Amino acid sequence: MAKKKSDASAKFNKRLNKIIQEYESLVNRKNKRLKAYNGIYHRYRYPVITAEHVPLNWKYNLNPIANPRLMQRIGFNAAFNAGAIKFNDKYVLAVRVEGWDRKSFFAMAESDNGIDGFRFWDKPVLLPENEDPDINVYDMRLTRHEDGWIYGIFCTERGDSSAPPGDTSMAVASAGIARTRDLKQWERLPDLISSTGQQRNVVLHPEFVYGKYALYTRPQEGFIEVGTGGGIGLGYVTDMKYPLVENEKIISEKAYHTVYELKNGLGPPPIKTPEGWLQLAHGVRNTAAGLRYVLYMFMTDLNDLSKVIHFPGGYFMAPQDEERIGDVSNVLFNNGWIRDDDGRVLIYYASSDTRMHVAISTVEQLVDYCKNTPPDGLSTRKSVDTIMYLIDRNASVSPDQK
Ligand code: M1P
Repeated sequence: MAKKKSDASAKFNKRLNKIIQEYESLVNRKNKRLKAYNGIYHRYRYPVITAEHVPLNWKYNLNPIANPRLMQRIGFNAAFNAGAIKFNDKYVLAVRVEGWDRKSFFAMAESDNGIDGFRFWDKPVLLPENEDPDINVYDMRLTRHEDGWIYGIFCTERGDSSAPPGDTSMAVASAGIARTRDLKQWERLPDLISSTGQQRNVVLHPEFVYGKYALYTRPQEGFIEVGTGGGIGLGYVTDMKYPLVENEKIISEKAYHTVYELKNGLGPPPIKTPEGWLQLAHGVRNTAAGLRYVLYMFMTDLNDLSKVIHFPGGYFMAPQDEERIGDVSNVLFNNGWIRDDDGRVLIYYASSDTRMHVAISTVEQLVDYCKNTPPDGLSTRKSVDTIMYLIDRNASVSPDQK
């Protein structure tokens, strides 16, 4: 009997040590910059956060008596669509962690250098609910606002009470709002009050505009389909404790035969530069294989946020290699970037609703990209004209300049 017991405990310990070792080698793995480079940003070899980064004590009951086989009791499907912020000199991601049960929640993960070594904090975020409890929450955008708070704006999803009997998938998306000073204790505010339909991909601008909070929105008629709505909107809120969005105006529309033909939505809060606000967004189009999500950029005017001043054509980043495959394949999504003190921009993007990656650029490169990438001429002929123009200009470059 005693022998049986000690065999079981040896087995348990062996398996536990193996799991711990595998976990530590994943978390401590050094990331590598990929050689392929388009002059705009560098991608990195390994994802920075995956479901496998979720701490072991969130998954296993580590008591050998209660769980002698060391079976996983709680499972995680994906870790993606993270908000990002530099906080106390650490690179912190507000990760959307999705369980085997399909529910998402937020959990903070931090790294010393922003490219590897990300570890989740001890516990997930315990997000307060308001009177109408969330069924699912996801895609938090973190904004350090000039009012002194850090705001997290996210999608809160609830079943649609007007759904016909038997329709178990109709849902309503709204923008949930919470704020914090330490990323640990969160104050929940009422959801965004909008008269333009459902809302997802809502982002708070970091500065007051004429004394008001400015919010980027994405009105949509249905839960998935934006219908006649859509486009990236900009509206204003006077009091975040009663967040009624007013004067909403579309600043980046969806458009036929572009990478944002079906819908689009802003990514992270914009980055201020002397030449305007850098904006990163996702665009969606339909294909025979389903929806394809890519990232695109534009710049808005420093004094008039609704004015797009530079609009490079096409996508900035699209899924490539392993990024193409995952829970929802052919998707890149971004809702967090960090402008570092040295001018670098760490772009945290998720692939295929499964994992998080980093790409690195600089403010200067991104401004150059936005100003000097030709706009989408919206026809094949215009695209070819643009290529011809470049070829002609290159022909006049003297050999020693080449
Ligand atoms: O599955 C791709 C993305 O779909 C939604 O984004 P959007 O509202 O723009 O279509 C979101 O559910 C997002 O989380 C998800 O990554």
